[in-house]
Amino acid sequence: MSTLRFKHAIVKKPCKNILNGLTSANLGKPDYDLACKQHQKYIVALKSCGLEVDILEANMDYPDSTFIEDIALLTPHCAIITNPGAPSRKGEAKDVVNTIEKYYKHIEFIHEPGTIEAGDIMMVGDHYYIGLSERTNTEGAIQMKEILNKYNLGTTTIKLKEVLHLKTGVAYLEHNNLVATGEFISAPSFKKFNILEVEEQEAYAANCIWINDHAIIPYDYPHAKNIIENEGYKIIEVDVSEFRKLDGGLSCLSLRF
Ligand code: CIR
Repeated sequence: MSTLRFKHAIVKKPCKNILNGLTSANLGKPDYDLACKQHQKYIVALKSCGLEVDILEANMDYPDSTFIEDIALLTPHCAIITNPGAPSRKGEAKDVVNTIEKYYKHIEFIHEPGTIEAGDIMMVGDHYYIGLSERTNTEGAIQMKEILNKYNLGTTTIKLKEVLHLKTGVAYLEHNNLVATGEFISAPSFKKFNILEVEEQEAYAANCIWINDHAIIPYDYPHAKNIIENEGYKIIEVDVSEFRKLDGGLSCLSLRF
């Protein structure tokens, strides 16, 4: 058993405008009704891991706002509101800050010219890996490091080559186990971890989430499922096909703390 326990999650319902979300996936437009059904099942999965879930209403002004993970980093000591690198996503946080204030006394902000999306940040105990990507710039990473250091939290930055966000290709499942695919399998920064290697055809399943000794993984990735199950995790599969069409995965759909 890990000593870490999450108690809460915050999610935001998909809006009809999700059809106009940012994407490079080439998988067609998402089906809005199906996306809503999948989102509801995702919430059920979070609850079944013991989380209380705040469910925020949809906002048509922000097509990608259901990918709420990107707009804040919630640590055990402080919350940091990010500044997304994607222009259409700046401003998404204003719907979420009130909810974060219910749980956090210390709330910090990333400012221009720094940009950062928290899909680029992976927590490993009191250390945070920050991916430098098209969305997260060096200035954003420096601001994040300075804030985290104030709370005695460490950082390592990693330059991304292929993927949108760091956690598109890696997931920390506690117990020193790191699910990884592509450019991260042999990344020097991750050498100390037990790498659970996800093959290219199932790369999407590298975006999975650990919650209180469960692993929530996307539906229908049998090879990845097998590897993770063999490490002793309780597996929950959730179909997020409609979010995949917008380059989004399981982690992107919630803030967990
Ligand atoms: C975007 O491009 O911003 C969204 N369509 C997908 C965001 C996915 N978020 C994540 O990986 N943390």
